[in-house]
Amino acid sequence: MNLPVRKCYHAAKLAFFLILVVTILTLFEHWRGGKRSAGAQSYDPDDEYEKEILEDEARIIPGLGEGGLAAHLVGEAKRLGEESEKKLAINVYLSDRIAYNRTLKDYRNPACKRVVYDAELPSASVILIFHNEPYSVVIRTIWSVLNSVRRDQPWYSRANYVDRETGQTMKLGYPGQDPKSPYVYLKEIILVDDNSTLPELKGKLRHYVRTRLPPDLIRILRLPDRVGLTRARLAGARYAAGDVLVFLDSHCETQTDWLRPLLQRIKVSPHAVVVPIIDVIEASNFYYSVQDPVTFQVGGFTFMGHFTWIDVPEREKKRRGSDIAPTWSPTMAGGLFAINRAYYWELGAYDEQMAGWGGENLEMSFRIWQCGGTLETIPCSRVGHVFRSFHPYGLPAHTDTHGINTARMAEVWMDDYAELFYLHRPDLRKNPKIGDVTHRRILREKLKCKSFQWYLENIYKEKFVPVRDVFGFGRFRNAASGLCLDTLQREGEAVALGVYTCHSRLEPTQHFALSLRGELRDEEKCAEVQYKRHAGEIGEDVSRRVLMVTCHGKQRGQKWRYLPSKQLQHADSGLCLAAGAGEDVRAQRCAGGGAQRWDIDYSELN
Ligand code: UD2
Ligand code: MN
Repeated sequence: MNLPVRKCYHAAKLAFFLILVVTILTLFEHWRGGKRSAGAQSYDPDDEYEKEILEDEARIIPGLGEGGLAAHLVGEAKRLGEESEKKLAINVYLSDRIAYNRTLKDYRNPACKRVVYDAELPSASVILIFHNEPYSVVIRTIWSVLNSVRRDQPWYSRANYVDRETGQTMKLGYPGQDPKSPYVYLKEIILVDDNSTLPELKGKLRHYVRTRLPPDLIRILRLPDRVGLTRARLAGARYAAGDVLVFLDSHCETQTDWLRPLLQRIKVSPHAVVVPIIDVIEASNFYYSVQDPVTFQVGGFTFMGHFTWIDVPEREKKRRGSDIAPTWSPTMAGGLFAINRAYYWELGAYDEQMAGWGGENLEMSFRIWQCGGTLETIPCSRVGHVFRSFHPYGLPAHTDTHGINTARMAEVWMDDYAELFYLHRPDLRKNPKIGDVTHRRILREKLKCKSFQWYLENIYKEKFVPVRDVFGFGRFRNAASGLCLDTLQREGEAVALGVYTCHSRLEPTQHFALSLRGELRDEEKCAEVQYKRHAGEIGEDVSRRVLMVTCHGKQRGQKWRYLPSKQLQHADSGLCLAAGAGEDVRAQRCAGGGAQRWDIDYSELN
């Protein structure tokens, strides 16, 4: 009886249910459609980035700069390139047209190809810091790091190794790595964005990483404030999880198999802080230039607080034993180095109160040596760096961060030798701008670090110390004119030595010394008489130019005597230093008279 009613009831229920489903689906479709059209109006930023990146990629000229060769454009493109270089210190217009993953010729010392590395090496966190670096240059740096650690790289596939104990040939393992991952020894690349303002370094860069690079290997750390390069590196280091921290500037390209030599050395010697050979990538044409695969330089410094390149000292060539052995370096340039992560923290990381640019490199160099570590160039590891002629980015207004940071360094690490820095920067002596360095002095005590004198005597013996290795130093005042020897701030390889009104206190341009070797010199350059050795008789009226040239330490042509008559006599020519009418001094036949008499501020010979 009830059956039809029940049937009817069920049918109605079903119908209702169907209507409900259809309504929901329709509504959903409607909603989606609405969203789609709304989306078309406000656009998805990722679509926009994708479009831009495709355009960028279309701009690349195949083969340009390939093999690390110089790249050239012509006509209007050339002009635009030069313009961008004037503005940004790198030819960015050209960079945008060179493949992001261009190849480089292998410039290593051929002996490096025969080196056998352990299969098990510590993993690396590569930290790239940047503030408003050119987008394509940053991307190229990332690509070059990635490509150099791919398992399908030729060096890697060849790299089975012979176990030293058993003599058996072993297959490489993938320590700490997912065996499926094609990247070996690379834990991660950390991009530290020091609060850049260029929009392409934000969403577009992120999109590029997500769509074209292995995103799980690359982390982007955005700093909410501009903190300067020291603190940017610190932020990256805090974030890093690899066994070894590898710091690079964001305008680098790595050579074949650059990473393993660094990791291998740190594995064997955990207190070694290691740097690759830094090759020059030319800012105007991206030429990867290497003068010579065997010879390279290491780091020195000036008391003004600047990093310099110096030849590997002879005694170090003997100590290291081979052209490709780790080579002790008194200092490092600062931007490219690798360090065991635990040791980085143990050694005091960085002075986090250093802002802007500069100073952190010498601070870390002195700290490494004075506190028991070693700083070494690893010749089989080479990385190219674009050296720029100016900072394309602004630095904190009206602050000389290099000077202040260097003063902080000098206060903590240089003991009395800090005075030689203050000689160049009297304005910074006891200047409150330097801030407080107590915690760094405590660090020095805690680590029981050695003195700066120890460093000079043991690690950088070749360094000329203008108050120590001398018979006399200070101002050299001419008795006739009352003027003082002065570099006149002339720069260049061979520049005439001059005289100028004496300053009331010792200024760097008038700080000369007569060294124990008999050189008449300033910190880097020695006085030479310009003359031909076999020019015949020296006449009465002879008058030669005196040039300041890089000291060679071999006395030849650079030896002077300070006579009891206060004359400065050049050993080879026998001529005496004389101040004449002009602003340049001359070397003349020795004779009496004030023009050839020189009073030295501090002298054992006076
Ligand atoms: C050299 C070092 C550099 C650093 C500096 C001294 C090399 C090859 N380069 O100068 O690494 O040690 O001496 O301080 O060893 N940056 C920021 N925030 C800033 C300023 C710079 O993140 O406020 C980044 C910049 O984008 C670059 C890196 O720091 O990636 C180094 O700066 P640079 O390339 O202008 O310094 P450079 O090579 O002239
Ligand atoms: Mn740089």
